[in-house]
Amino acid sequence: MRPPLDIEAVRRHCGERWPRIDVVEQSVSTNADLLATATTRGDREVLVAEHQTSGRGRLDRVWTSPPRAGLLFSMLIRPGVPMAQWGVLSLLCGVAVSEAIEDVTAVGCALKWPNDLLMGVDGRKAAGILIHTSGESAVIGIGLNVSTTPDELPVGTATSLAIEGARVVDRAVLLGAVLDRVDRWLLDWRADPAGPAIMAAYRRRCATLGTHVRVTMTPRPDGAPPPVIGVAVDVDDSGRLIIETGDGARHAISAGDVEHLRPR
Ligand code: BT5
Repeated sequence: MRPPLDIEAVRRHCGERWPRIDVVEQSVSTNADLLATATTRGDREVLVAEHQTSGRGRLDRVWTSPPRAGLLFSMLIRPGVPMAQWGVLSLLCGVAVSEAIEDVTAVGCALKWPNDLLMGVDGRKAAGILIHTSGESAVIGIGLNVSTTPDELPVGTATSLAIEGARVVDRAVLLGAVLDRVDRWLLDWRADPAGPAIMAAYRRRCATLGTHVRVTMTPRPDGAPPPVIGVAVDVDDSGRLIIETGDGARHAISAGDVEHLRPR
């Protein structure tokens, strides 16, 4: 039997910086629930679910996890900076989650653009990040596989902290550390939204950089351009992935699915 999340431990750890942290036994999707109530909520509210019946990925994809096996939560942020700068917000969260996991578990993490958290030599996905916006609010959802066993993983490309040999798999400790890091990066970002710190941290962790990739643009309306194949040479300051194709042309991609083909 997996233990329930010790939410009081999380509140003790970072409650004064995250004024509302709720945990529910079940949610359809914590992103959907927070979005539905976004107008009545303030900055830095968190909703955690022990289980999701219809966890969302990007587009029409799903996020699946057995009850209590992982962390499934969403944060409502009112960034208070111009919306044109919000492109880095989900990248900021990717950096924050990676740093928190490395601090707590000593398992190394890399980020696949834009927001997959990868672990292990073969780069399997342990966490995904999903951002929605509504008016002045951004809702950022994170799914992280914690004690998930190999036979519980929904896809062959996935992994979990337990599988990667994490020395700590206490979800309260992990969530406290993640909220702590997100809070610190948000403070930096709000103080200097166009500043280079967050993007420098992101580039250092981005396994996509320097890799041959195939990028399929999303969403894909009829007539969308064909996939771009080339080397990922940069992530620019607004969070776009820059691909250099064989003819030397550079393509800036703001939304797409990336497949890593091979290192350069
Ligand atoms: C993501 O989408 O990776 C974003 C996932 C965000 C989930 C959180 S949970 C809390 C909050 N509430 C929600 O409803 N969602 C957020 P994407 O890049 O589209 O990846 C989705 C793909 O990841 C799926 O199509 C599967 O291939 C794979 N996948 C699904 N469940 C997974 C898991 N537990 N571990 C690893 N991969 C998974």
